[in-house]
Amino acid sequence: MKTICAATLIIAFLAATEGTVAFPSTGTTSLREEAAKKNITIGSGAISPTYLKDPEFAAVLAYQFNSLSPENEMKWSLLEPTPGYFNWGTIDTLVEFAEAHDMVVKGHGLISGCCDPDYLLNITEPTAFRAAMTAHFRAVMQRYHGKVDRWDVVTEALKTMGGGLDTNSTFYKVLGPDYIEYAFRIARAADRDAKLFINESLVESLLNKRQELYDLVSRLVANGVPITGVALEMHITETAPIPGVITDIVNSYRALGLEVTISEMDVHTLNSTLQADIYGAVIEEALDAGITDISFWGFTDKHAYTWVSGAKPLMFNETYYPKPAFYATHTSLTNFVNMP
Ligand SMILES: *[C@@H]1O[C@H](CO)[C@@H](O)[C@H](O)[C@H]1NC(C)=O
Ligand SMILES: *[C@@H]1O[C@H](CO)[C@@H](O)[C@H](O)[C@H]1NC(C)=O
Ligand SMILES: *[C@@H]1O[C@H](CO)[C@@H](O)[C@H](O)[C@H]1NC(C)=O
Ligand SMILES: *[C@@H]1O[C@H](CO)[C@@H](O)[C@H](O)[C@H]1NC(C)=O
Ligand SMILES: *[C@@H]1O[C@H](CO)[C@@H](O)[C@H](O)[C@H]1NC(C)=O
Ligand SMILES: CC(=O)N[C@H]1CO[C@H](CO)[C@@H](O)[C@@H]1O
Repeated sequence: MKTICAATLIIAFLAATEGTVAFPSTGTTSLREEAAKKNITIGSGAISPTYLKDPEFAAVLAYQFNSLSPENEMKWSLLEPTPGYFNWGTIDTLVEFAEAHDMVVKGHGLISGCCDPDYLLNITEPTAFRAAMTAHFRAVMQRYHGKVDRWDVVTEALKTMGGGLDTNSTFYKVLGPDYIEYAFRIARAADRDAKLFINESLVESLLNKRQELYDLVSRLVANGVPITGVALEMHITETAPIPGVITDIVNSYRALGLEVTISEMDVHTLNSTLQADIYGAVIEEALDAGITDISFWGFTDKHAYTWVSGAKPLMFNETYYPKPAFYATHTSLTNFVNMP
């Protein structure tokens, strides 16, 4: 591990409108510079447009990452709180920032575990419900066609600890298990080009849930459902996935013709050495397994979400200094050699 050059600041030249901003140097190349050499997408999720008003946040985001995705702003009730009225401004802010800094944008929240507006909850007739989905997906995906290159279409379809589909989902209640298939078909009709993922938690640590997701996704593939792949959320506490598991997951979906990505990695432990070890090991195995799209659930502990009291799950601290987890990630990325 490299030592942190604590006192050094570097000056970044952002888009003309943003001027110059000083932020702590890592003493290394950036993650995105290393990623670009190897054609890897390295992103930060959980980007609320309001965070961009902090110049240091914006500078570190643009300097380190080549992809971003919103926090909650694309979830249904936040984006379309009343039928036909859209809060485009929040997402436009993110898209414009990404364009100014040569970053791609990942969309998420078309269907999520929260945030279904009352007017949707009120629709109980399947045909009308599917029409509402179609109108919402079409409006959102067509507006950002060519700007959002990939979407998490369905998130957390399975029960958290496994044991079948989450039957408490609004979508499940009205449409039954086929809602997943409808969602992908509607999304594909709305955007012919974007990659479409199913986003799921804990499959790298729960063997039964891993099998359930595989069974679900292989049925989708067998039915000709337009799905590009599986996004592993990868929220980790103290225990890293057993070595080899990420590789097995990637290989199993590759055999179905699908991609695997990491969509919201973070590591919730108070032990920063253990945290760095986990970041390093997961990124190393993921890259070696052929994963080319890795996003974290944010990058600075200033805006971290955690369920472990006192844990600081991200790669930079509250004042944007790199932590051991940054160096471990950087090292894994630097050491990675693309397969011929
Ligand atoms: C880079 O990756 C993208 C998407 O994974 C792929 O379409 C493209 O062919 C790759 N380019 C190179 C030069 O390998
Ligand atoms: C939902 O239905 C309830 C009961 O019919 C009604 O009072 C309410 O206004 C409806 N909400 C919306 C947002 O349509
Ligand atoms: C079921 O969903 C509703 C609203 O979507 C939520 O308020 C409730 O807590 C959920 N119940 C369970 C058992 O998850
Ligand atoms: C922190 O994690 C490291 C690496 O696993 C371990 O060697 C060390 O004992 C841990 N420290 C504490 C205080 O648990
Ligand atoms: C962030 O790390 C730097 C360098 O180690 C340290 O000086 C600073 O106090 C840290 N910030 C916080 C809020 O802990
Ligand atoms: C990237 C993405 O879609 N993440 C979502 C995964 O699912 C959970 C639960 O619905 C959401 O909170 C995340 O935003």
